[in-house]
Amino acid sequence: RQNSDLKNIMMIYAKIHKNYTAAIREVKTKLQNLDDDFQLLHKHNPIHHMESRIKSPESILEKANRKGFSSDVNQMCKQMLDIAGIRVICCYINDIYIVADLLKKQSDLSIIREVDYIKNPKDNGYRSLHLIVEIPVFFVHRVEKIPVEIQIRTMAMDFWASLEHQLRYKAEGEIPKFIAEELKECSENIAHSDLQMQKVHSFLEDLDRFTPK
Ligand code: 0O2
Repeated sequence: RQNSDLKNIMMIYAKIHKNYTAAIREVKTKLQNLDDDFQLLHKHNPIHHMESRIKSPESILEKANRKGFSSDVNQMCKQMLDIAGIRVICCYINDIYIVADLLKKQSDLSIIREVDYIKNPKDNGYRSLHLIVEIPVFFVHRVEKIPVEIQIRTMAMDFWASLEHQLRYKAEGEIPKFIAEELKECSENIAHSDLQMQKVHSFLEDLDRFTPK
C-alpha cells in the first residue's frame, strides 16, 4: 500500500506544491509588511529572518501513516495542517508574541490552532510558538482556504531546534538518555540567555524612550 499511496501523492504533487507555495507567499508578505511597519513605528525589526518549506511527498506519507490519516490523498491533505510551513526567527522573546498578536488581528486570517511550546516546553526542551492559520488564496476560477503552519521562535531557540533535529536524525532513532539530558540542559541555558537578552533590549529601549532628544 505504501508504494501505491506514494504514487497517488506524486500524481497530484505539482498541484499541491503550487497551491501551498501560493499560501506561503501570501503569509510571508503579511509578515514582511508587519515587520516593515513595526520598524517604522518602533525602530526595531521583530523578525530577524524567515524560512519556509513544503512537505515532501515522502514526509506527507510518513506523517499520514503515523497519525492514521485517510489514504485518499485529497482527504489526507485536508487533515494535514502543516504541508506548508513558515519559520519566523525573531531576536527577542517579546518579538514572538508581538508577531503572533499582529497576525491574529488580521481579519482575513483564521487561527486554527495555537500551541505555545515556550510557556509549556516539550519534555525534551523544544521551545517555539506554533500557529496554524488558514489563508484565502485567490486563483483564476476559485478561492481556496489553505492552512499554513507558522513556527515562531528566537534565534537561540532555532539554534537548539536545528541541532537537536540533526542529532536525532544522525542517531537514527532514540537518542541515548545521557545525550537527551545534555540537550535538555542546553535548552534551559538557552532559555535563560534569551531572558537576559530580552532584559538588556528592554532596558535600552526604555533608556532611549525616556532620554530627552
Ligand atoms: P519538519 O522537517 O519541520 O517538517 P508531529 O510532531 O508532526 O507528529 P504535530 O501535532 O503536527 O505532530 O506536531 P507539532 O509539535 O505541533 O509540530 C511539529 C513540527 O514542530 C515538527 O515538524 C518540527 O518542525 C517541530 N518540532 C516539534 N517538536 C520538535 C522537537 O522536539 N525538536 C525539533 N527540532 N523540532 C520539533 P516535522 O514534521 O517533525 O519536521
